[in-house]
Amino acid sequence: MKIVDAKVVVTSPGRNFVTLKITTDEGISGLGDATLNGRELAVASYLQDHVAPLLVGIDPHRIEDTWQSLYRGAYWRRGPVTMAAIAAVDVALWDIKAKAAGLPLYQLLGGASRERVGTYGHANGQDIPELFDSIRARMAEGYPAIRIQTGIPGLKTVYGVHHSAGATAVPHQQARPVVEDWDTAAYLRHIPTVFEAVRNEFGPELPLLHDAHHRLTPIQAAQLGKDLEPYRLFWLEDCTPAEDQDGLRLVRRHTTTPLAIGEVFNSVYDYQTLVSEKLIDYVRSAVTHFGGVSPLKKLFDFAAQHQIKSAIHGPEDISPVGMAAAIHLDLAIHNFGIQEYAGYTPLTDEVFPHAYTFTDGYLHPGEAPGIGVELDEDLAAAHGYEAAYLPVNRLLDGTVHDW
Ligand code: CS2
Ligand code: MG
Repeated sequence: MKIVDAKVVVTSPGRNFVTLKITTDEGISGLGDATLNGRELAVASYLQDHVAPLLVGIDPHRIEDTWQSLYRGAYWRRGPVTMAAIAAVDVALWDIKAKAAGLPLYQLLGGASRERVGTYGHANGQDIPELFDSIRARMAEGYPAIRIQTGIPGLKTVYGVHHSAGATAVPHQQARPVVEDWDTAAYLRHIPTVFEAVRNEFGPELPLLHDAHHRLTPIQAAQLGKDLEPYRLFWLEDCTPAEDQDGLRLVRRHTTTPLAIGEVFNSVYDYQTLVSEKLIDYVRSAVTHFGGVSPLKKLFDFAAQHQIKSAIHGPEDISPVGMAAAIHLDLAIHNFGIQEYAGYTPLTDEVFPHAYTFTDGYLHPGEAPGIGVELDEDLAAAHGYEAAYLPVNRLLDGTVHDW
């Protein structure tokens, strides 16, 4: 079998997605997700201008060799743009291989290790009553775990809280970066009171998650982790910018609140200290941003040696192609933790018809050969790219801060 064509499709059915379609001389094609929120065209060009021409003529069954050739052959390694491009190729080749075998991808990854994939959904509210309504909505949808994000008194807009209470899709994207404001002290005072109120209303059993979104220093993260211990969180996510892996040693010394990190990581080297010293409990990288199924399964095997579990990143800016690949991995690996699932708009689901199902809070990849996703190219073409950027976060004195 030989690759005869590789093309990039950029579509925006409500938000931008970048999809790679690889076609073979036997008529089998495969899809890969290359969406990098706010920098989509950089990955589209990396693929279209520098990778696609090199793929024509190679054997699509040689997934590992193709991955290593793209990683080592580029000379310039790692980084979100490179690894999203390589991820799209990797997933498209796994899609082709599984289709050629007539099997759903998870069967090529070791088969099912569970019957279904547990998820967590997003609950948010500008204030406690709005948050409670959102929690009840996610519980009604069956989510077994729920992420809690709220407004902060005195701040206008905060990550994870949008203006239409209850919607699951968080509209991060704007035509130009929107400036949000931030006050760490106000946040640190407020969040423990939020979890106190949630536990009083919903009891001690509901698994609760919270995303600090890289905004705290290590000692502030340690303080928040300690303050949240009475509420037994499922996890505190991105408590501090973790490219400074050493910072997590300080956090870990002070708190037993489980920690989840890694959605912005794209290489196993980003995790080396965090995993080998057991400084975190969940690894968060997505198939789309970590170079594909091949490296992510290796990461999960590394994490398993340290009793660390998977928690693949799954907001609405991972396309249904990337989500499908994740669900196949989720079903197959032993050290599965949880899958983030924010859901998609009906138009997105029309552009990306898929075999995976979401039922009462649980996902299953389905039994379609490959990853089980198709691309309606005509519908995709009818919704072209729209320039859109993530917000920028500034402290009250105007200093730019992590978003
Ligand atoms: C968030 C993401 O889902 C999460 O955990 O951190 O929604 C993140 O803000 C977006 O993926 C950024 O594009
Ligand atoms: Mg996050």
